[in-house]
Amino acid sequence: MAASSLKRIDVCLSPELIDLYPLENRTVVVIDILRATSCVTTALAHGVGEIVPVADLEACRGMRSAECCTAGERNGEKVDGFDLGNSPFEYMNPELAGKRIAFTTTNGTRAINKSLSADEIIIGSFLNLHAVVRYLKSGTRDILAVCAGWKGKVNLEDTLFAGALVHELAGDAEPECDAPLMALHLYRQAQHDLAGFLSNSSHVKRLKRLHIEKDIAFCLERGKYDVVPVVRGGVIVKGNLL
Ligand code: 3SL
Repeated sequence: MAASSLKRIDVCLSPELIDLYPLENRTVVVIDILRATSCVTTALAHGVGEIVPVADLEACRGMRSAECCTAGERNGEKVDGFDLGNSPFEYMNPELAGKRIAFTTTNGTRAINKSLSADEIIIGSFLNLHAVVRYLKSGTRDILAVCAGWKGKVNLEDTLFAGALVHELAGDAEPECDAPLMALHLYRQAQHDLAGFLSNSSHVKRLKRLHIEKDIAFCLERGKYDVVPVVRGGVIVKGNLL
């Protein structure tokens, strides 16, 4: 029987599990729907030049200069003295066009930094779902979706997006183990009402306590932006689309 020519897709449900997955010859898709990868997608779609993911708060603060803004959050709130927080709406400002942003978040930038040994890293969110799917379809590498989760724990919204990728790539990439199958089943159950499905999830409740419901609704919009952020030399820039 001929060997399958399909790519394989796997899902790492938390950055804590990343050592279980081979990163060589993979395209890693980093996912932090609420809200880091949604912010990165929005920023690059609105013309931001580049984003440097930084793990440490003080290192990020130290990068502030005339050429570089500081951005991010801790526990969902803007960091004192930073130029920007972690709401996608902040990244639509035309004054940021062409700018460099040093960015640190609780989980999203950590997931990116933990993926850095992969051959290729791209940034996924519901906002650029269709562009990411097109990009992955055009590539030949196997795929690993890395969910940022929350402080090492699994979350629903990142798992749902991983499931959306498995769903959209059916026929092009086959699930490698049970995590992509689980994510797929979850997405198929939730796809017609993502917000309703997530209404009791822990991070949605956390963000609602901070009164940022509009960020939640925005981050769940599918295919709003036709951009694929890619990580090159540790810096996130706009990738080329077919
Ligand atoms: O953890 C992260 O990377 C953030 O996106 C979390 S928050 O939505 O800003 O709380």
